[in-house]
Amino acid sequence: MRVNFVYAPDPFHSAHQNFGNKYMPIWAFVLASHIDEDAGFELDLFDTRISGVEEISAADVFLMSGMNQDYGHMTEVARTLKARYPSAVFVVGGPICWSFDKAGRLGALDLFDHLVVGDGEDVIGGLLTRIAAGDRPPRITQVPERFDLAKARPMHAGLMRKYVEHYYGAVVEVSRGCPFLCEFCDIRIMKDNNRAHNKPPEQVVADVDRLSRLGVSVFMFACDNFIGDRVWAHAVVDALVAWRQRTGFRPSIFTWLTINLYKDEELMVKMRHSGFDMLFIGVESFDANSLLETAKVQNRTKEDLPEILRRIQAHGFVVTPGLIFGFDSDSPRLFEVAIEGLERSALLTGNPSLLIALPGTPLYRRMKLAGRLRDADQHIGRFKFESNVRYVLPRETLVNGYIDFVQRVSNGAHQYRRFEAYHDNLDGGRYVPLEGRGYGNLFEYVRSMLRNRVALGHLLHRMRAFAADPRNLYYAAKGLALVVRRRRRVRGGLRIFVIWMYGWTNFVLQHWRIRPEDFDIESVEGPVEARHVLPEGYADETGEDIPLGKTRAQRRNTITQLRRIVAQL
Ligand code: B12
Ligand code: SF4
Repeated sequence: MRVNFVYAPDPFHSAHQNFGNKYMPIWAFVLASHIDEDAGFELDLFDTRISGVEEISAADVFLMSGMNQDYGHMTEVARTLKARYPSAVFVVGGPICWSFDKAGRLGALDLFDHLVVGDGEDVIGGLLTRIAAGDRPPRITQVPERFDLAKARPMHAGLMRKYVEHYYGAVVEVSRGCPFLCEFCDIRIMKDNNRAHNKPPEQVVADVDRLSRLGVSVFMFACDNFIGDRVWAHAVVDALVAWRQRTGFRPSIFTWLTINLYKDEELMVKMRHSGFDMLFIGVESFDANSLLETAKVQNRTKEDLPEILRRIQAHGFVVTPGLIFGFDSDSPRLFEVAIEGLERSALLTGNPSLLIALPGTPLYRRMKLAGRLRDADQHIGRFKFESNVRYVLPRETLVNGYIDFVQRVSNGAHQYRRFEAYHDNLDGGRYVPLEGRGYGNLFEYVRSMLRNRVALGHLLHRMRAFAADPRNLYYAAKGLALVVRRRRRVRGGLRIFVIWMYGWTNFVLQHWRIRPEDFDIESVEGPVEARHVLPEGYADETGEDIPLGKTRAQRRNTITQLRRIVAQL
């Protein structure tokens, strides 16, 4: 039986959100390795970012996956393939399934013969065997628990060898789950996901080793929170350091974690020694009220948040902060507060987005109870300038403020100030130079660009957008001069320069010529009332499969802050 994995992400979104970079569809490599070889299935992979739909060959089964925003393109490709291969069986899984399940929208995936909601490793083999035997598996498979990552098999060697060079470095999944419960985050809706499920450290190293031998030098460690289990995180970095010493490989790593990293000096130093370079941290807001509203408790530190971010970066990490605009608690000064926060934290990059309500989250429930969900079917996690939430702040405040924010952040003088501040911050005696080329690797980037016409077009477009303001070139040159001047104080300054330029040009490209009409957002009509902010029923138990004490604590934090807003109405 021939089985084709088909990855068909939304072309517009994947081009704009990833800036021409293509990351490997890890689900396909992972699931392929859990299909027993002796079952005799012939496996192949097609990625519509790389080959056209017309190149997808015949198969008996097509396996597809995606996130909510991929819905339109993914179903269009499935429909085309169905028309071309009418006897084939179509199966879909991935975030779109578990998210649509929560939204009560699985019917939108009726076009597929089988749907898998949850982790696929333990079910994929059985599903295919039944299809091969002419049996009819159930239309919807609800996987009852998270897969035990200790049983994870190495990613499929054959597909990896064949396709790895098409992607920017490689993605290795290292853990699943996060012990926190931010109001907006849908990590909690996966079964038993409020704790870390870890891949054993020796397996992480084995994956990195195998890929390094195929020439990969930059890695994304996919997880929800790398330090959700700190004992395990220490074990992983220890194993990586030992492996680097043994083999001489020097890969650079990007991962996701929380601000709590600052509490563990030893871990930060070891992470540098094991190649960690860029860290995504959900900062979300520099406004303590907004953080309380969303129950991002770990970010409400006794110490100053910018000071903590500086301390983490003092080791040489580049923190890419997630920033969210549109919390109910945001003051009309929210964009000003964000700019001050970015400058004071000496952050090189920043990734702003508008608050959206993902199905299954307490935020989604609150917005629904408050009648503030808008056109929800269409606006689940799509482009950055649209949202399914009706905001408390007036639309004009958000739109005008956002546009002003991106113009100020794109400005060369502002960028240079942050670049210089980042360098000054490395002087405190904590800096651990990275051994390796760095995650934002120019060589790797150009190599992957040259392989793909669309990506190359993007690169040219980026350069055009950047050079449209000639002052940008002046400040870029000034940044390079700073690197040269400080070369004895800061080893690896060129690596930092490349990341800075990458982040800055991305920002410019993504927001180039942004206009009010680009925003598909709305605010509450008329005066904001208590029922809009803290609707009746929000405090009720929801029966989530998470310890009660934790869900109550999240609601307690959120409600405490919402009551303050109500008191001021
Ligand atoms: C790594 C990652 C990225 C990387 C992608 C790298 C890559 N291509 O591998 C980067 C940084 C590029 C990224 C970007 C974005 N991401 Co992201 N990302 C993740 C993360 C942390 C891990 C995904 C992963 O690889 N997991 C490992 C694989 C093995 O898991 P999996 O895909 O879920 O597959 C398993 C099951 O779902 C199932 N399965 C999957 N497919 C199929 C198919 C079949 C047939 C079957 C049977 C089973 C099955 O089996 C697999 C094994 O168990 C997830 C969070 C999470 N923990 O899931 C968010 C997540 C997927 N991202 C998300 C979002 C929103 C984004 C962005 C839109 C953010 C933004 N605003 O810019 C962009 C979109 C970029 C784009 N256009 O592609 C959301 C999606 C929400 C949704 N329901 O739509 C998630 C879930 C995070 C969240 N909770 O908000 N992301
Ligand atoms: S810390 Fe991050 S992953 Fe964890 S619940 Fe909050 S937003 Fe989600």
